[in-house]
Amino acid sequence: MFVDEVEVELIAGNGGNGCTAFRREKYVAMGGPFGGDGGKGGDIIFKADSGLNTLLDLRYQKIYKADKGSNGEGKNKDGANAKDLVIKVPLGTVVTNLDNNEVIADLVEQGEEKVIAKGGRGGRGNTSLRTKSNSCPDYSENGEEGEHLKIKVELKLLADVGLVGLPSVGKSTIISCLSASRPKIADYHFTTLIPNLGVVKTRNNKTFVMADLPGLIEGASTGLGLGDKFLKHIERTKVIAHVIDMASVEGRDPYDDYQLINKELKDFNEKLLDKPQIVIANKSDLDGFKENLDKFKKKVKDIKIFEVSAATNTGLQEVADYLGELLDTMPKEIIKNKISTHKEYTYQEEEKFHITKDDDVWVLSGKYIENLFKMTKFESEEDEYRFAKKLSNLGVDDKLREKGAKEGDQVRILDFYFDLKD
Ligand SMILES: Nc1nc2c(ncn2[C@@H]2O[C@H](COP(=O)(O)OP(=O)(O)OP(=O)(O)O)[C@@H](O)[C@H]2O)c(=O)[nH]1
Ligand SMILES: [Mg+2]
Repeated sequence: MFVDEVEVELIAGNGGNGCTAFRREKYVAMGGPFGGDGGKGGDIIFKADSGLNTLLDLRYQKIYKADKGSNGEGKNKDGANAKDLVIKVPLGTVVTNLDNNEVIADLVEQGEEKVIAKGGRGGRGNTSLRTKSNSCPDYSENGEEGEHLKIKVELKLLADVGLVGLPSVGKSTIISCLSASRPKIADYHFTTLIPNLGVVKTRNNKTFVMADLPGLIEGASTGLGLGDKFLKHIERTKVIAHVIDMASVEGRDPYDDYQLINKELKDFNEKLLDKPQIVIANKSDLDGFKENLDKFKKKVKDIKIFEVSAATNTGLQEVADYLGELLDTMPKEIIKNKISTHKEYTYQEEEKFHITKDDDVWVLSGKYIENLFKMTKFESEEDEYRFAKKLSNLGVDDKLREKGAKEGDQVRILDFYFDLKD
């Protein structure tokens, strides 16, 4: 089965917790901190693999989780980093964060990898938390939470040339003449239900990839027929090849067909019309072909038109050779038409905290401050005191008072409440 769009949830591994431990050796009087750091949580990585051509595997699993890093231990033993979870996807896979609709990755090269959800860092053990003013801390950190996100994964095929046209005009027959691709061919509409890729060779040994797409009909952009969902695969192609039944086997006017397809392309994405186009006038072996072609040529003058018969494999090598030359003149970068991705996200860049009010309670939110909270182990009053001090150093107290908070007011971070004190 061909699947080119799925939504999944990713939960990267949490970091392991840091350890609080002390040296207790026989002849050493003053122990000192001895707790190791937690290991890093596993990342979730997508890796492009040319052996795959569908997102089918991702359809069966809705949630992917990477392992947690191991906790730090005594004797300064650091926890092991968790293994990353590597998910293989086909070339041309685009990943979008559903929270903000930003494209996170577009994997187009064989073996290309991208961390999609980052594992949390390990919490520091008390040995790592030594400072000049406190050489023997009796506390350690929890591991950081792994990133949790919902994503859309789409496959946008990497083809140089896309064959588009109405049903039964001969698209699949053409790709089967020009490549080793063997799609089903039949005289009923919508024989092709999924895109087919084929590698086409020119006479001077150039190669390029051609895509045979399911047929379009009027209103495809509003969902009629198989709809226009397969047109996303055209977005990356460099050249659009119209296939037209110039013998008018089903009684339609070839010029109307040509206009109809361009309208559907435009309705899907106006930019598609900026791509160079050619016309493959098919079915030259049938009566009526010549007359129709003459009429068509009078109306369509600014585009290269090829006369072919896919049934008898006539004229198609010329199409391949022309396309090979044309593709050679086009800039390399647009070969893959890689979608620019949003730069790596780091919450360090955003405000460290936000203050809002929920009835009488002041609410502190934001990834940075929530993370600081989650990584704090609240085991003693001292831990709370230390956390309060960190908040004050961040400027939280000043900001709260600026906003009108008074001594004794309740403040909340996630589900933890405390009172504002001097
Ligand atoms: N006589 C003649 N018949 C052709 C030619 N090309 C294709 N056909 C026939 O037209 C019918 C449709 O061909 P397909 O290649 O399946 O058409 P398609 O455009 O892929 O159709 P869909 O997949 O339904 O969109 C088949 O019966 C083919 O044998 C041609 O050059 N001449
Ligand atoms: Mg077909």
